[in-house]
Amino acid sequence: MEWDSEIVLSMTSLSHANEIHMISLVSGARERAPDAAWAAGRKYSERCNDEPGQARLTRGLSSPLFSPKSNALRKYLGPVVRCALGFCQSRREYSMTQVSRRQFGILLSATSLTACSGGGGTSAGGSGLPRDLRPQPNASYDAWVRVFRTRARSRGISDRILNQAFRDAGYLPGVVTRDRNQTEFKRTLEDYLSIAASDKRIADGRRAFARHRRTLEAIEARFGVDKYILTAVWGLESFYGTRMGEIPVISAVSTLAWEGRRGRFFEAQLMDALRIIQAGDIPAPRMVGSWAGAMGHTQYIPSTYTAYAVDFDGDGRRNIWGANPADAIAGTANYLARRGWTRGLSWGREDPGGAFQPQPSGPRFTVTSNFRVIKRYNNSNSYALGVGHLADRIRGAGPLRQGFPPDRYGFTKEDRIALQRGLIRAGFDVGDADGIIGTKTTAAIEAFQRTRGFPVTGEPSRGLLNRLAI
Ligand SMILES: [Ca+2]
Repeated sequence: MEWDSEIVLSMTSLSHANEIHMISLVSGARERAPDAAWAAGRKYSERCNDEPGQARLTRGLSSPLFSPKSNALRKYLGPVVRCALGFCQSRREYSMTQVSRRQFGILLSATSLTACSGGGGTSAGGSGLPRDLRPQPNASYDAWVRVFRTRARSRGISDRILNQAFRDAGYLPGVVTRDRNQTEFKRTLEDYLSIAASDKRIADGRRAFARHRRTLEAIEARFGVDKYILTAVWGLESFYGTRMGEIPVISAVSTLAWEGRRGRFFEAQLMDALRIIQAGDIPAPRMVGSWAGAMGHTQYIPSTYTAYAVDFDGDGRRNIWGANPADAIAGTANYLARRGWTRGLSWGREDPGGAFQPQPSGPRFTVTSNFRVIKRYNNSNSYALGVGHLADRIRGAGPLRQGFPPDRYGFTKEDRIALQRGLIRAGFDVGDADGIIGTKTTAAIEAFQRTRGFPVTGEPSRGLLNRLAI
């Protein structure tokens, strides 16, 4: 097969970063692909699939890859490049180091494309998880499980349930990595609220509310918790049931219990997870959640589940994982009610004269005791304001009227959006022009600066905005 040299150049400019990982990605050998690369590649691939032929590949990439004359290439190579670009984005490495045509040939010969094409190649049953979130051999973990099983038996968990639970469970190295790498990445309240009450989360929330209105009203009637607040919690925890997590909970919490940093806490979670299985609420293989064991529509940890989950739809099971969110949302209402929610009282409101000002020079609010109850669900002012504000928006209220102070670059949100729109006009990919300077916008600024010969800072500035405003 003959390859257009320009395509080769495009390809190699992407692949220099780490050819091993690159080959992993293009060959679809997910086992060998690092998580971040996989996730980024998959995400990018999915987005590109929405716009086939759109050459939004701006970082030194040329468009022939996606031009009509290279239909075959688009078909076979497009997914590779999407994944590769996703990988490079994740590492922010875009320099033009080239590999030889021979190396490129080797790269292609390793290509089967199965995993990258079709939007990520995840398969059912958790096997679509990256390798570090699938069980790995670990003698120390196995020994810990053997001892734990005797403790579980003495607490009334049957051998049958233990066998079922641990049959496919195992040590997940990725869970330990994620636990250790938790950085207290602190967003400003303005950015947090932009994400929590994004246009999409509001629109999806209104649709979800309309779809489940009768259930939400019944839950409000029984527990006294505002139906819009419940919808907002659902929206923030799992984007209305679309992001509930796919990691097997027994593996995740047993790994964290064995690892020991918060061993007692996670052993208690593991014990409760086994109780849930023993109660017949969910079979072990279908008990999935986040890497830290948060499960279902409203992301309960097992101990929250055992204490608060409700069989609201009356089918005999407390099912927080299924398509119907009733049980999960009712459990959340139960939790909030038992933590002191006052029926008929709002969370608070935006109030220029209010005493509560979570961000200096930012908007002021008046909050009620129900605001503090939301914080019992997740102890963060930003979270509780996110829930309250999203609930108001779903109900039909407008955005906050008070402004936020300029950020550390002296930029307001309007400035940041103008900057992002300028970058998009200039052909650089920032994702959505949402006024949040995240990794994609930073990478786009760097790419712009590099291609125009400016010092590469990746940071917003007035000079940059002026240059892009033309
Ligand atoms: Ca049920």
